[in-house]
Amino acid sequence: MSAVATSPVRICDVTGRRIHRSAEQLVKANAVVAVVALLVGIIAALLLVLTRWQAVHLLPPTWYYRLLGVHGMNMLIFFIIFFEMAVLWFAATVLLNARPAAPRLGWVNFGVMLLGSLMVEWAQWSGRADVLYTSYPPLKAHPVFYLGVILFAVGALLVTCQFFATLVIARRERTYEGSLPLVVYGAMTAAIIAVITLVHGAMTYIPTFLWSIGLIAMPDPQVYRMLWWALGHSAQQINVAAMVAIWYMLGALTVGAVVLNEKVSRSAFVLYILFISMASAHHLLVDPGFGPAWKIVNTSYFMYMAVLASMVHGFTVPAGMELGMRLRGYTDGLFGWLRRAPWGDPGFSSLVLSVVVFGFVGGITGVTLGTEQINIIAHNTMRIPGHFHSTVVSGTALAFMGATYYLLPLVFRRRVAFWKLARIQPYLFSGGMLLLVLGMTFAGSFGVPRRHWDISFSQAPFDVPFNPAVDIFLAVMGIGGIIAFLGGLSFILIAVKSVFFGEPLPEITRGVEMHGVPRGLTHPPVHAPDADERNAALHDPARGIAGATPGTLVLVAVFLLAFVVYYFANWKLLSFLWKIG
Ligand code: HEM
Ligand SMILES: [Cu+2]
Repeated sequence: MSAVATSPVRICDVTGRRIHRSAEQLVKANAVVAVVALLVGIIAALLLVLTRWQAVHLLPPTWYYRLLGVHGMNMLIFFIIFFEMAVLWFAATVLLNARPAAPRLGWVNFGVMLLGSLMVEWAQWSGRADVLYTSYPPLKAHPVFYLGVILFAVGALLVTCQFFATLVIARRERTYEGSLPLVVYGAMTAAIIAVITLVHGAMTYIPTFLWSIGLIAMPDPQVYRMLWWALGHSAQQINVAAMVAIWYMLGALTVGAVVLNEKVSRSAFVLYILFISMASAHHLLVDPGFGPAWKIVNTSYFMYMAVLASMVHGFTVPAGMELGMRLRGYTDGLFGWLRRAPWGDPGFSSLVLSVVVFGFVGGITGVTLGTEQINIIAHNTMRIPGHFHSTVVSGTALAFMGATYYLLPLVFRRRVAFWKLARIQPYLFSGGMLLLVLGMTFAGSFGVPRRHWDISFSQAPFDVPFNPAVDIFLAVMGIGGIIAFLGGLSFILIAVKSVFFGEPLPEITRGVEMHGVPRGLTHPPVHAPDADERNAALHDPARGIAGATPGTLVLVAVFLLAFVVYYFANWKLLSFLWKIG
């Protein structure tokens, strides 16, 4: 018994993979810290949303701005990146059957990241860093804040290097056959972008740190903004790449999705790497320091190559699910495969909601807001947080939650606690978030600014009248925010209870529903069709790909139509502003 407990490797009883305990511990530690950061961020979120809901207007100004910074750092940086570290360790070791490179160094890096985040928390909560997460000069924070960010980034960069080293080990020790699996390839894309991102992070935060301790003059605000967004925007592409990798993983686990075409999916990941830094320009569209030609080339040409990549995945993920299910016999009608999908499996519902909201809401608003001309009517309004709560929250954060429902049994070897709650949690979170996003987006369309404590300007000598409809939109945002808060809190309760007080995973009997075990594990989709069968279905000259996945094609048509309407409506709005419409 003790020999088993101390053996560095265990064999997963569900998937039969060789799992290295040292890597598994790193996955666990990073995931747990991520969830703690989510808890801090979500408490701040509730207070923020109750402040921006003008009828409630909860916090005093100092605490509104302070918690806005706390929310941004804990959510966008600590929660997301600690979780990504868990994903990197998981992908490189568990998915490849490989041993981790230098696990002890992994703990050092984890410790450095943790120390960095605690320094940032201290500076923010004690009021020494009320600079928001963008920390634009001339706003200046306590040196501990900048140093904390730098330590966090250095730790993350070193973990990324360990990820690459682990890939090398896996290849050398031939722990997997053939080429790198697509999910790991996606994680590798995320890791490559992470290196680019973190280098820009150093170029941003080292000068501001030196400035904060009085060694150099204030960095030029325009140069700072450009470098900061090379970090800030590229970081979002890490999130998108990690999210898409999880989409492919959850699709395979929950409904036996197939990969339509490896080359196409892989090339789409490469597009992210090539074009993402240039897209950062969409954050600088009203900045006076850059010319229109630079802005248009970067946002309207280079950015679309990254958008193209997302649209490719947005097609291949649902189409792969549809084909996988059709090949297993769910062939009735256009949407029979969707009707008979496992909607009560929180891994599956998270996946679908993530794909749909990220694509329909996040994608469409993103391209529109990132258009040089249209940006002038949207810049710094609530439309912007409306957009990114549909990408990084409804898309990435939700995908991470969905993955957790499989990590709990597979890595932590626990039943998912509060199973009934878990089955509705993705709907609660995503539904609330959708209301929040719609409320923010419409309020922003009527000119409500983001990052603004009091849009009634109660003590100002002038008056800024808003359309009365704004009150309704802010209420929708408020109610949606509360629902999303409850959904997020449910996730945290489920995760914490399962990890620390959860029942050990019992022996799984295939084909028998079990409380607290996602359906993809009790009823693993049988991958009966082999590659030949898949190719035959795809290349049937009488039907083609469209014939193989007609349901997805209809959904894509609806998507494109919505895209055209929204984009056109925004040009129309712009023309009203110019009084030429
Ligand atoms: C229950 C969930 C959440 C709610 C109710 C919520 C609500 C809000 C609100 C009300 C704001 C302030 C907007 C403003 O006044 O300008 C905000 C800002 C923001 N949120 Fe969230 N949020 C949630 C989750 C998340 C998550 C999971 C992330 C990232 C992964 C995130 C990232 C951000 C960022 C980056 C900002 C901008 C901060 C800034 O402008 O400095 N939020 N959120
Ligand atoms: Cu961006």
